[in-house]
Amino acid sequence: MRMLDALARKSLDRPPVWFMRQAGRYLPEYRELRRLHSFAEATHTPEIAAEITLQPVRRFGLDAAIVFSDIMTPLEAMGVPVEFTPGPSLSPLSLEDVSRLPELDLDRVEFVMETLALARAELPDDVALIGFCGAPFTLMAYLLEGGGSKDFMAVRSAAVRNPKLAAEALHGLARSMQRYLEAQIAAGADVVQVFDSWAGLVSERTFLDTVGPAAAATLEGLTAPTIFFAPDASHLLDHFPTVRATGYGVDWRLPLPVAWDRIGRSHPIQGSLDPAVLLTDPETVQREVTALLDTVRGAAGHIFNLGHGIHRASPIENVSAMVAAAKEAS
Ligand code: 1CP
Repeated sequence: MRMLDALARKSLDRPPVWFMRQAGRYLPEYRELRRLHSFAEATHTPEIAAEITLQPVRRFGLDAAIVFSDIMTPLEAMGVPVEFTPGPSLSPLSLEDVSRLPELDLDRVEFVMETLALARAELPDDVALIGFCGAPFTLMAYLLEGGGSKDFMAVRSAAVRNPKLAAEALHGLARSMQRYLEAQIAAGADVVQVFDSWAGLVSERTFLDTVGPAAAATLEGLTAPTIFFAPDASHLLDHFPTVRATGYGVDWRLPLPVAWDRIGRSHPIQGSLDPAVLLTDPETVQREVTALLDTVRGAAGHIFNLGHGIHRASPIENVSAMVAAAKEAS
């Protein structure tokens, strides 16, 4: 598998190609299915979720599929009901509440495992299946805020007020997510990715003291290669390896070689085209993809991806141009 070879830093004729949020609203066939089924129904029904997982791979010939689910989906199996409107929405919890959450009940996320098994059975042998979860800090950010936010002040202030309880709460989430990822591997995931979408909000010290160690605990002992992704975290890149993932996902803010030098060239890297490039035109997309690949041409351990999730307004012809240009990179 090209994806596993890149994570093992083998020399390849071209990097593996996939992109975050590749199963989603920019795809007409996804919107078609979502007209018939709510997001909750689509994620909870293995046949539908597996179909959505496969859609972008069929259309673009990608080297990896990512299971269709959400970082907030497993929290229901810890007793926290979450609605999607379309972002996650829930009754905000206190830090005490989070520290007292029960461990994830794996029987209640069996639908995710069935989705993985169905998708794995349909995928070509050389296409990797990616399982995922939210990192403890990012999950806690949504749990304390009750939904999306620009600055997630609730989690940041709670962590300052009571660092010991915050660390405890984060480690509880880490334990559950570690088991959740291992179950995904057992169900067919070839690689797992941890999304720490809001880790970039914290200081270097808080990352080293609490946020990073909680992400590390999530990955500890897993039996498949792992990727840790945190966008808008240029100030933390030197410390990414403290998470002890196999590879690291970065956004577009720094040139890819600069980010790679900061993380360390011995670690595989994933990224990092600006999703805004996909709102231009096929010629511009091709030029930008080629320019990006020229900066790391031939380096073992690069996985082509966007620097964050694809924007829902991205025209299909631009996405096709991106994949074609990335695959021509031999
Ligand atoms: O209306 C719809 O169709 C729902 C939109 C949607 C989709 C397609 C949501 C709600 N989640 C998803 C799927 C999803 N979410 C996937 C699988 C699809 C794929 O990648 O191909 C994944 C990996 C996620 C992960 C996710 N959810 C993250 C981490 C990645 C990132 O973008 O930083 C985060 C932060 C979420 C929360 C979330 N779920 C949905 C939305 C709109 C959001 C963002 C909310 C916010 O903070 O404002």
